[in-house]
Amino acid sequence: MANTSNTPPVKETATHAPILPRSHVTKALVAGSGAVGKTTLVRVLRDGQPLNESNVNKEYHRTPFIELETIKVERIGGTGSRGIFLLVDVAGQLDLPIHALRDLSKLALGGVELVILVFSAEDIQSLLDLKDWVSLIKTQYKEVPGKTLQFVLVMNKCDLGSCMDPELVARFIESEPMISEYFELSCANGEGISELQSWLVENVSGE
Ligand SMILES: Nc1nc2c(ncn2[C@@H]2O[C@H](COP(=O)(O)OP(=O)(O)OP(=O)(O)O)[C@@H](O)[C@H]2O)c(=O)[nH]1
Ligand SMILES: [Mg+2]
Repeated sequence: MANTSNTPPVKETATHAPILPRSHVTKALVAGSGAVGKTTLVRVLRDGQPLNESNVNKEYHRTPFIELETIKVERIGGTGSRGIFLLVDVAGQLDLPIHALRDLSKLALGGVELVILVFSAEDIQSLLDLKDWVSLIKTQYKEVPGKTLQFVLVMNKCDLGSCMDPELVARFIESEPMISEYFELSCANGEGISELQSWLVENVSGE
């Protein structure tokens, strides 16, 4: 509305918000075959609680391409840090005509510091498939000065009982020296989740 009175318009005064230090963003890729529980793991980390029992295996929606989720480090047990995890969750089917790791590798892999390799306790093939994932990631990854890429290996769905020969897992770990840690967990009952959270906070959050 026009100012029809003789009083001058009130000047907007500039307010200066305090300048806070920038958040440290740690980008992590969640990799592994279809249905091993990558998207579920991201949600469990985000929500800070295991899958609701009624949701286990009830709904499985394949991730069609790529999804990004940010989680504050505080949310998973960090203290005093303004850190944020940027989790990149991709489709589990590497043979799709278009896959984010091949066709949008800058978004999927640029600046990634950590790769969480996920396989399922009840599916040996999902462990064997990780060779292809590691090989594709190494091909597409562009090194960033001052950043080192590390891998952690996660066996999910331990609530279902494992059909995995521990020797097979040990051999896989030996064959990939970039794997710095191994976790056995269940997104369904929460087993092993706090160990993974603590490791993430201590080793890659920038705290
Ligand atoms: N029993 C059990 N089921 C799980 C666990 N984690 C995930 N699931 C179920 O496994 C199914 C697949 O989980 P998703 O997280 O969608 O798997 P994904 O790896 O993201 O699959 P894609 O998006 O196709 O690559 C869902 O029905 C989940 O409820 C777990 O620890 N135990
Ligand atoms: Mg998914």
